[in-house]
Amino acid sequence: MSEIHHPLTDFIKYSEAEMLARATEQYAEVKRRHSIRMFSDKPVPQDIIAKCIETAATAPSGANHQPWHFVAISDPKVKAQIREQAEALERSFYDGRAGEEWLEALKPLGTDANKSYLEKAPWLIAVFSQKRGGIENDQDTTNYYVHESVGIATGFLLQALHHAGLGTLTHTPKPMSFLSKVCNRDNDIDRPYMLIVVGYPDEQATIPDHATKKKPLDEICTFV
Ligand code: IYR
Repeated sequence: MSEIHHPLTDFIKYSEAEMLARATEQYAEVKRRHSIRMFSDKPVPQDIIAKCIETAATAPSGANHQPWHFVAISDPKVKAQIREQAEALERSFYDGRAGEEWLEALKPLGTDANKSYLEKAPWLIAVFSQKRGGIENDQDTTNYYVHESVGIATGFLLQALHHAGLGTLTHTPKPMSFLSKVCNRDNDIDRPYMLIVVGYPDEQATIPDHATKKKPLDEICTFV
């Protein structure tokens, strides 16, 4: 039995000049993405969020098992529950559980246990990773490179939301297990991976100077 293959019909070839122009444009667009902690409560239509999640789900994954599930939350009651539980965890984190070195590293960001944006922003997307599954949703086989796969999909999602014109914040309250119950995914397969806050930035939104410092190419890349 031989596997089925399809011709690659949707690859687009560009000239090298076009490629450099495209790469440069993409850099400029991605460089405008910043983590936002001040959100407007202006609603965002669900179909925009849905399309961005579809984009995330095109990511490569181990054996193409797509070991992820996204819970997109706009219900104010669910957002309030998430805020309450996340803030309780963050309070103990900032009150000492984090340890001195971690708290010192966070100082330039100016973050604290107040997570009002978890209620104010119109959408929270809880990303779950799945240790078992398969190419079909009802399969129960091993998934591979789960962390890598879900990390790539989450990167695609952040980029898709930014490209659509939305602000985002990756939020990882520690531990995140409370999300399983709140999101109705308390089972043996799904594990909370990350919470993404989505919406328009508040008109007065600022970003910490610390977050604008990106390492130059010669410090992060070696050509051999
Ligand atoms: N989860 C906490 C702390 C925090 C941790 C890291 I690493 C950050 O880059 C930012 C914040 C919070 O959200 O405040």
